[in-house]
Amino acid sequence: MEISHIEHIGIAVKSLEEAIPFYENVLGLKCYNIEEVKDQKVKTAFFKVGQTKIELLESTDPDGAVGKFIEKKGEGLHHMAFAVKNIESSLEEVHSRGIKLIDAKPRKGAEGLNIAFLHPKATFGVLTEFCEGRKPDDSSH
Ligand code: CMX
Repeated sequence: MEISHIEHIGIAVKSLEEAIPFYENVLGLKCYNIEEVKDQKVKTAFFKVGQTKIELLESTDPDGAVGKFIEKKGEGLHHMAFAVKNIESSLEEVHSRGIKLIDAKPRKGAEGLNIAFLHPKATFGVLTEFCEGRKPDDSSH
């Protein structure tokens, strides 16, 4: 498999409205997109840091992945996402090496990317995501 870069880092927050000013006013980053991903039960806010993005995640449902995470662990680092060249073959490859997948097939995530998660129990405690799709230097959004 081929990973080109860290596509984004996901951070679980209780409120986008409360968290965004820290990233904008203190760190000087610009929130360029806010998007609800119904399938994942989250509302997301994106910032670019070089080739990598920060994705803030606010839960829209206490039974969703982020809702449960915040309930159990509080706000903080939620997942790390790698940009891969071919998501389907990457998933097949890690699966064939005995790594437990959450998603055997990619689904549509924020920003139109194809996404899939590997289980954190198989990745040394870090929820790991593969993404394939639009390149981060594509400024058509
Ligand atoms: N990072 C590391 N470990 C995590 C974790 C995370 N983000 N979320 C859960 N875990 C751990 C839990 O602490 C728990 O460990 P223990 O058994 O040692 O306590 C274990 O995984 C099972 O967790 P759980 O609370 O019982 O939760 P679930 O099994 O219901 O779900 C997971 C866990 C990872 C399978 C689920 O959160 C999932 O499917 N995640 C993928 C989808 C997702 O995260 N979507 C939100 C982001 C969407 C986006 O970026 O757009």
